[in-house]
Amino acid sequence: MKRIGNLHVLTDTALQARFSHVDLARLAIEGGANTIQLRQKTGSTRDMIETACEMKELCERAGVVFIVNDRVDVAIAAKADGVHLGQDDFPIPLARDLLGPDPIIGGSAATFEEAQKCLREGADYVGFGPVFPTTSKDDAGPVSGIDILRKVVESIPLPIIAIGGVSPDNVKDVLSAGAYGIAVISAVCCQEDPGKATRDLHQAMGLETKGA
Ligand code: TZP
Ligand code: MG
Repeated sequence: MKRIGNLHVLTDTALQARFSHVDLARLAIEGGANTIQLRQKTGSTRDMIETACEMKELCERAGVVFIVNDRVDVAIAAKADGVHLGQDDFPIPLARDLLGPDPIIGGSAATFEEAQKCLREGADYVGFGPVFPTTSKDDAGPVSGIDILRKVVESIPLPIIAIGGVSPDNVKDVLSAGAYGIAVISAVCCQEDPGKATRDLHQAMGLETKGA
Protein backbone atom coordinates (compact mmCIF):
# COMPACT_ATOMS: atom_id res chain seq x y z
CA MET A 1 0.00 0.00 0.00
CA LYS A 2 1.12 3.55 -0.64
CA ARG A 3 2.21 5.60 2.35
CA ILE A 4 -0.88 7.66 3.17
CA GLY A 5 -0.38 8.89 6.75
CA ASN A 6 -3.03 8.83 9.46
CA LEU A 7 -2.89 12.38 10.83
CA HIS A 8 -3.67 14.74 7.96
CA VAL A 9 -3.61 18.48 8.52
CA LEU A 10 -5.27 20.59 5.81
CA THR A 11 -3.73 24.03 5.77
CA ASP A 12 -6.20 26.88 5.57
CA THR A 13 -5.73 30.64 5.27
CA ALA A 14 -9.39 31.51 4.67
CA LEU A 15 -10.65 30.65 8.16
CA GLN A 16 -7.70 32.33 9.85
CA ALA A 17 -5.02 34.84 8.83
CA ARG A 18 -2.40 34.49 11.56
CA PHE A 19 -0.50 31.69 9.89
CA SER A 20 0.50 31.08 6.27
CA HIS A 21 0.22 27.67 4.62
CA VAL A 22 3.95 27.20 5.12
CA ASP A 23 3.74 28.24 8.82
CA LEU A 24 0.91 25.78 9.37
CA ALA A 25 2.75 22.97 7.61
CA ARG A 26 5.85 23.57 9.74
CA LEU A 27 3.91 23.72 13.01
CA ALA A 28 1.76 20.70 12.18
CA ILE A 29 4.83 18.65 11.25
CA GLU A 30 6.44 19.66 14.56
CA GLY A 31 3.29 18.47 16.32
CA GLY A 32 3.35 15.07 14.63
CA ALA A 33 1.24 15.37 11.48
CA ASN A 34 2.34 12.79 8.93
CA THR A 35 0.36 14.12 5.96
CA ILE A 36 -0.02 17.77 5.00
CA GLN A 37 -2.59 18.89 2.46
CA LEU A 38 -2.41 22.32 0.86
CA ARG A 39 -6.02 23.52 0.62
CA GLN A 40 -6.34 26.89 -1.10
CA LYS A 41 -9.47 27.78 -3.06
CA THR A 42 -8.57 31.24 -4.34
CA GLY A 43 -5.62 33.26 -5.54
CA SER A 44 -3.11 33.05 -8.35
CA THR A 45 -1.83 29.77 -9.69
CA ARG A 46 1.74 31.06 -9.61
CA ASP A 47 1.54 31.93 -5.93
CA MET A 48 0.02 28.57 -5.23
CA ILE A 49 2.81 26.73 -7.03
CA GLU A 50 5.39 28.72 -5.07
CA THR A 51 3.67 27.85 -1.78
CA ALA A 52 3.31 24.22 -2.79
CA CYS A 53 7.01 23.96 -3.65
CA GLU A 54 7.98 25.36 -0.23
CA MET A 55 5.61 22.97 1.51
CA LYS A 56 6.87 20.02 -0.51
CA GLU A 57 10.43 20.80 0.56
CA LEU A 58 9.44 21.02 4.24
CA CYS A 59 7.49 17.78 4.05
CA GLU A 60 10.17 15.91 2.17
CA ARG A 61 12.80 16.92 4.71
CA ALA A 62 10.57 15.63 7.53
CA GLY A 63 9.48 12.46 5.73
CA VAL A 64 5.89 13.69 5.68
CA VAL A 65 3.43 13.06 2.83
CA PHE A 66 2.47 16.18 0.85
CA ILE A 67 -0.88 16.35 -0.94
CA VAL A 68 -2.45 19.18 -2.95
CA ASN A 69 -6.21 19.71 -2.73
CA ASP A 70 -8.18 20.11 -6.00
CA ARG A 71 -5.29 21.12 -8.26
CA VAL A 72 -3.68 18.40 -10.33
CA ASP A 73 -1.61 21.01 -12.17
CA VAL A 74 -0.16 22.43 -8.95
CA ALA A 75 0.52 18.93 -7.62
CA ILE A 76 2.49 18.11 -10.78
CA ALA A 77 4.37 21.43 -10.72
CA ALA A 78 5.44 20.98 -7.08
CA LYS A 79 6.14 17.25 -7.45
CA ALA A 80 3.70 16.61 -4.61
CA ASP A 81 3.19 13.08 -3.35
CA GLY A 82 -0.42 13.26 -4.41
CA VAL A 83 -3.64 15.11 -4.96
CA HIS A 84 -6.99 15.12 -3.19
CA LEU A 85 -10.08 15.35 -5.39
CA GLY A 86 -13.73 15.99 -4.50
CA GLN A 87 -16.75 14.70 -6.36
CA ASP A 88 -16.92 17.82 -8.56
CA ASP A 89 -13.20 18.22 -9.07
CA PHE A 90 -10.90 16.88 -11.75
CA PRO A 91 -12.09 13.28 -12.34
CA ILE A 92 -9.99 10.67 -10.58
CA PRO A 93 -9.47 8.43 -13.68
CA LEU A 94 -8.22 11.41 -15.72
CA ALA A 95 -5.93 12.46 -12.86
CA ARG A 96 -4.53 8.93 -12.83
CA ASP A 97 -3.85 9.15 -16.59
CA LEU A 98 -1.92 12.37 -16.07
CA LEU A 99 -0.07 11.42 -12.88
CA GLY A 100 0.73 7.77 -13.58
CA PRO A 101 0.44 4.88 -11.13
CA ASP A 102 2.64 6.09 -8.26
CA PRO A 103 1.24 9.38 -6.92
CA ILE A 104 -1.43 9.17 -4.25
CA ILE A 105 -4.95 10.12 -5.30
CA GLY A 106 -7.42 10.70 -2.50
CA GLY A 107 -11.13 11.08 -3.14
CA SER A 108 -13.75 12.87 -1.04
CA ALA A 109 -16.98 11.14 -0.16
CA ALA A 110 -19.90 12.35 1.95
CA THR A 111 -22.05 9.24 1.46
CA PHE A 112 -21.60 5.50 1.16
CA GLU A 113 -22.34 5.68 -2.59
CA GLU A 114 -19.69 8.35 -3.12
CA ALA A 115 -17.15 6.22 -1.25
CA GLN A 116 -18.00 3.31 -3.60
CA LYS A 117 -17.46 5.64 -6.56
CA CYS A 118 -14.02 6.65 -5.23
CA LEU A 119 -13.11 2.95 -5.03
CA ARG A 120 -14.40 2.21 -8.56
CA GLU A 121 -12.48 5.16 -9.97
CA GLY A 122 -9.16 4.07 -8.49
CA ALA A 123 -8.64 6.33 -5.45
CA ASP A 124 -5.88 5.27 -3.05
CA TYR A 125 -7.79 6.49 0.01
CA VAL A 126 -11.16 8.02 0.81
CA GLY A 127 -11.60 11.19 2.82
CA PHE A 128 -14.99 10.47 4.34
CA GLY A 129 -17.21 13.03 5.99
CA PRO A 130 -18.32 15.28 7.48
CA VAL A 131 -18.48 12.69 10.22
CA PHE A 132 -19.38 15.42 12.74
CA PRO A 133 -20.83 18.92 12.21
CA THR A 134 -18.36 21.41 10.79
CA THR A 135 -18.38 25.06 9.82
CA SER A 136 -15.16 24.81 7.82
CA LYS A 137 -16.76 23.78 4.51
CA ASP A 138 -19.97 25.42 3.20
CA ASP A 139 -21.06 22.53 0.97
CA ALA A 140 -19.85 19.74 3.23
CA GLY A 141 -23.02 17.67 2.77
CA PRO A 142 -24.85 15.58 5.36
CA VAL A 143 -23.22 14.66 8.65
CA SER A 144 -22.59 10.90 8.54
CA GLY A 145 -22.04 10.12 12.19
CA ILE A 146 -19.99 7.21 13.45
CA ASP A 147 -22.35 4.43 12.30
CA ILE A 148 -22.15 5.28 8.60
CA LEU A 149 -18.39 5.80 8.95
CA ARG A 150 -18.19 2.25 10.34
CA LYS A 151 -20.27 0.91 7.44
CA VAL A 152 -17.93 2.59 4.95
CA VAL A 153 -14.86 1.22 6.74
CA GLU A 154 -16.32 -2.30 6.71
CA SER A 155 -17.31 -2.26 3.04
CA ILE A 156 -14.69 -0.21 1.22
CA PRO A 157 -11.27 -1.85 1.04
CA LEU A 158 -9.31 1.41 1.11
CA PRO A 159 -7.85 3.48 3.95
CA ILE A 160 -10.70 5.67 5.19
CA ILE A 161 -9.67 9.07 6.51
CA ALA A 162 -12.41 10.61 8.66
CA ILE A 163 -12.98 14.34 8.24
CA GLY A 164 -15.35 16.96 9.57
CA GLY A 165 -15.44 18.17 13.15
CA VAL A 166 -12.75 15.76 14.28
CA SER A 167 -11.05 16.86 17.51
CA PRO A 168 -9.07 15.35 20.40
CA ASP A 169 -12.44 14.76 22.13
CA ASN A 170 -13.90 12.47 19.46
CA VAL A 171 -10.87 11.04 17.66
CA LYS A 172 -10.92 7.85 19.71
CA ASP A 173 -14.50 7.12 18.55
CA VAL A 174 -13.44 7.64 14.94
CA LEU A 175 -10.53 5.23 15.29
CA SER A 176 -12.70 2.70 17.16
CA ALA A 177 -15.03 2.71 14.14
CA GLY A 178 -12.05 1.49 12.12
CA ALA A 179 -10.97 4.67 10.35
CA TYR A 180 -7.40 4.49 9.13
CA GLY A 181 -6.82 8.09 10.16
CA ILE A 182 -8.20 11.59 10.40
CA ALA A 183 -8.00 14.88 8.52
CA VAL A 184 -8.59 18.19 10.25
CA ILE A 185 -8.73 21.89 9.49
CA SER A 186 -10.04 23.89 12.44
CA ALA A 187 -8.74 21.58 15.17
CA VAL A 188 -5.26 22.72 14.11
CA CYS A 189 -5.39 25.82 11.90
CA CYS A 190 -7.85 27.79 14.04
CA GLN A 191 -6.21 27.08 17.39
CA GLU A 192 -4.04 29.48 19.35
CA ASP A 193 -1.05 27.17 18.97
CA PRO A 194 -1.35 24.90 15.90
CA GLY A 195 1.75 22.93 16.91
CA LYS A 196 0.35 22.09 20.33
CA ALA A 197 -3.08 21.41 18.81
CA THR A 198 -1.52 18.85 16.48
CA ARG A 199 0.36 17.30 19.39
CA ASP A 200 -2.91 17.03 21.33
CA LEU A 201 -4.51 15.16 18.43
CA HIS A 202 -1.44 12.98 18.05
CA GLN A 203 -1.57 12.10 21.71
CA ALA A 204 -5.32 11.48 21.71
CA MET A 205 -4.79 9.08 18.80
CA GLY A 206 -2.24 7.17 20.84
CA LEU A 207 0.45 7.61 18.21
CA GLU A 208 4.06 7.14 19.10
CA THR A 209 6.21 10.25 19.27
CA LYS A 210 9.27 10.22 17.02
CA GLY A 211 12.41 9.36 18.92
CA ALA A 212 10.46 8.23 21.98
N1 TZP B 1 -14.55 17.90 3.81
C1 TZP B 1 -15.55 17.40 4.53
S1 TZP B 1 -15.76 18.21 5.98
C2 TZP B 1 -14.46 19.25 5.65
C3 TZP B 1 -13.91 18.94 4.41
C4 TZP B 1 -12.80 19.63 3.76
C5 TZP B 1 -14.03 20.33 6.57
C6 TZP B 1 -13.23 19.81 7.72
O1 TZP B 1 -12.85 20.86 8.56
P1 TZP B 1 -12.88 20.76 10.15
O2 TZP B 1 -12.57 22.16 10.61
O3 TZP B 1 -11.80 19.80 10.53
O4 TZP B 1 -14.25 20.32 10.55
MG1 MG C 1 -12.12 19.76 -3.86
